[in-house]
Amino acid sequence: MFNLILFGPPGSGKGTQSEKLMARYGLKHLSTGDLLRSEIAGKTALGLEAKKLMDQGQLVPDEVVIGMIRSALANNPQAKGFLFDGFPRTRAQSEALDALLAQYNASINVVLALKVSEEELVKRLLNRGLTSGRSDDSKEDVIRARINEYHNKTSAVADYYNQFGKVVMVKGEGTVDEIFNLLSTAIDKKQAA
Ligand code: B4P
Repeated sequence: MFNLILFGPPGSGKGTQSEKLMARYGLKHLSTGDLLRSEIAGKTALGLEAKKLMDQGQLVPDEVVIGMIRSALANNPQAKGFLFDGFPRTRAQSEALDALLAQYNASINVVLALKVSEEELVKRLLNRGLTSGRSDDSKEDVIRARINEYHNKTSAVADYYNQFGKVVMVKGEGTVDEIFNLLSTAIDKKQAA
């Protein structure tokens, strides 16, 4: 199995690049944001709880997203690898993911970390909010709260994987294709190593 984490602040291009990467590398795409939004669309109890937090720019509890990933791994026994998008977002989620993968004799091969300035993030998300219908993209204060959550809780994920030498920093500003080429080069190098 080849497993990668696409890492970065909200609006850094994780979802955008995941679409292209899964097509090229045949990895199973697991986005906790997409999984949560489908719970919200289905009006499940979990979705209604998650929506309150997401609308304020806060993370949903670790045990909720870890449970979703546990099920997704169990439901995809044939996958040749996973592309984790927006997960893990805390150190506890990182440790849980490593423990889950170990049950399949697998591990994270690389963490690709997209670097984008805060002003560019806010601009992109407000712009997406014009058409996405996502309530967490429509207000600047909520977007800034999401970026704060990233600094307070999520940047620790890069520190966690850095201790194992698994993090590769990638410039996240430029055209979508330019960034895709940088990500692909980093993956090809890891796969050849
Ligand atoms: P996510 O769904 O993960 O959303 P995101 O971080 O906002 O999106 P992403 O980073 O993928 O967006 P992209 O850059 O592709 O999370 C939403 C919420 O769910 C979180 O705030 C949290 O509440 C909750 N959640 C999710 N996972 C969780 C977890 N593990 N634990 C706890 N809570 C969790 O796109 C942004 C925009 O930029 C798009 O409009 C795109 O077109 C544009 N763009 C992309 N690349 C560009 C480029 N190169 N140039 C210009 N624009 C670009």
